[in-house]
Amino acid sequence: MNRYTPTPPENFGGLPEEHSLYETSRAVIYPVPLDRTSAHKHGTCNGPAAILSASRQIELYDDELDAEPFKDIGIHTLAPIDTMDGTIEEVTTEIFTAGCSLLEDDKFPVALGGEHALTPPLVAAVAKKFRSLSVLQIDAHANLRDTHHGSSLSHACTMRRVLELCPAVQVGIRSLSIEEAQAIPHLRTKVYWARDIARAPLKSWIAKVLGDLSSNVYLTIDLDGFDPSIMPATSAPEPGGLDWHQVTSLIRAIGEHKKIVGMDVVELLPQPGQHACDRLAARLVYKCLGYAFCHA
Ligand SMILES: [Mn+2]
Repeated sequence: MNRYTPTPPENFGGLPEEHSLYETSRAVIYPVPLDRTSAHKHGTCNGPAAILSASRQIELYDDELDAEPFKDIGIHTLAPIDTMDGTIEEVTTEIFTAGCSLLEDDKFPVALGGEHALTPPLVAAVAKKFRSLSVLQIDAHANLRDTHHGSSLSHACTMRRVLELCPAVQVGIRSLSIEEAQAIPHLRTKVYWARDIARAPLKSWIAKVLGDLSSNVYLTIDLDGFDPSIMPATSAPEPGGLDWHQVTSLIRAIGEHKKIVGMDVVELLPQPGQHACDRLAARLVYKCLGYAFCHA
């Protein structure tokens, strides 16, 4: 990647060079401050910087894994890409190209959003490299519209585009149109409704999700999948969402039973006084890296 590279303490985790050089890092943080197709509130362009800033305040020892995952993994941080110049089609192509070059270098891509429209080009890059791929989406919204406001690249169409590349499992869903609901039986997706998960024992629904995923899994986590009581800082919060332990237990199980090959965390809309949300997002990224790489 021929780009300016954030050095300590600007990188994810404020890591020293020995644990954050591109050449020796297995994971690469890729900030994508995309904020162009939202029909709701703008501001997700500030998400990546808020996550990076919060990442330098969290503990880097993981009590659950009894490890310091950054030492095993190496985490490099790229400079954010320019998402404002050019058409949305050009920006989408640039995200795809950058994703391809990370994967060619055998890196584990971690995109920080930014809005959810960044996911399909990254999944396309991952699908070029990994066979038997499926996408695990955590989200309040189905995002299964074929077009939205005349565009097929809108955040509202993200999972419809993903399904053109590979099958998916959608977890925490609780907001969609009747057209999307009617399309679901005809699409290669499995939906785990938030209302069902709320009443189901943790182990039983997680086991079913694992059964629906293929051997290689890309994670796309829209932070509005969490309940707004713990994650109000998104552009389209919906009541009745997932809690921290439901989400982390699911991802831990996926890390233990599948190969996680890339991920994104999207839709953080940082707000004054809500630094808990920025920290949740940073902690989530770090947790996922630990689950993906550090097995007991
Ligand atoms: Mn959403």
